[in-house]
Amino acid sequence: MKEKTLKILLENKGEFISGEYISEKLNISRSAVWKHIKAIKDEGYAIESVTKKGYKLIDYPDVMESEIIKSKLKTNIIGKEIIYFETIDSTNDYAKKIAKKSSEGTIVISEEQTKGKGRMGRFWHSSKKDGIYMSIILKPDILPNDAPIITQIAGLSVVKALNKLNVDAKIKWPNDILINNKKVCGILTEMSIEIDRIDYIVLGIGINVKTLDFSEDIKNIATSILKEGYNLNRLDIITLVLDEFENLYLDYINTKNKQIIANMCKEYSALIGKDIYVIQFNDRKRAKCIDINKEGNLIVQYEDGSIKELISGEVSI
Ligand code: BT5
Repeated sequence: MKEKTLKILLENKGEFISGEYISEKLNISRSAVWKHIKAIKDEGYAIESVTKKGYKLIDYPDVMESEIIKSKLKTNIIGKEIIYFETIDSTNDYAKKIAKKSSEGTIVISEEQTKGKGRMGRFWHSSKKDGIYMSIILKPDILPNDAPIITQIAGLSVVKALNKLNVDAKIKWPNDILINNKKVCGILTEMSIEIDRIDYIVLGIGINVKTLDFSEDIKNIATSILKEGYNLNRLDIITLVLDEFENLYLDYINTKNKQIIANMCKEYSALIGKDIYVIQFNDRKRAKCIDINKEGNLIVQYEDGSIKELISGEVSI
């Protein structure tokens, strides 16, 4: 009943809602309503109570619980189902376990990860309540070869959301988001293929929102939104990212227009026109980044003048 009381307050944020209305709606006594409101206040929600007017939710703490996220989302499929954890090993691993029986758009989110994963067995620093650690289950009707576009769409939704919140973020091909040339977000796309079609994709997104302490090995390359001077709510970021993601994703699924995605990736790219290093095995080669083509591949020109298309891999600035 406490959750239901909170839901009513969230649906009417900024407006007074009478104790009588809540008690009738939930079929509980007025004193039970009062008890739930008190418990909700104790969790950090700012609620104004005025005699005869009732209760008004003014602000909520930066919690990521399913109902709160859902109440702010404008999406139709992404986040219809949200599975929330206080702690988990990896949201991607959990999402893979439930993907087959879950509907498209289901999200797994956790306040922390004890074994957050990057690509190729690397780790993802996921300290408690500092970041957004989530995985989205997708079942797109596209060819497995086109799956990298989902990573690009995810990257775009993060940069677009951050830019809307006045954070100057850019995409570093293929799967990093940077602020001031430091990594603030990473994306890990995993998929299961059956014969020649995608069974499901698990799209993992990790965003450092309030992290201030990174381990020694990454402290020079990693940053957080707060560390760069922007004090934002995780809740505002996640809802905006998911709204952006659904728009871009559904547009792509309906039109299959890769050029639009590639153009946006170029617009927000941290690399185009820059001198970069292409890292292959233990080799670092200087190159100029000249384009992102329709397939979302990076076009670079090496110092000997040769032009190459990079399909996947690692580059550094
Ligand atoms: C990535 O891998 O950037 C993908 C990260 C995906 C994380 C999300 S969180 C939700 C979901 N569940 C998971 O278990 N994972 C996903 P990659 O490009 O391989 O980069 C990993 C490298 O980034 C590491 O080797 C470190 O050098 C660095 N790194 C680790 N944690 C970081 C952090 N929090 N911020 C910035 N850099 C980090």
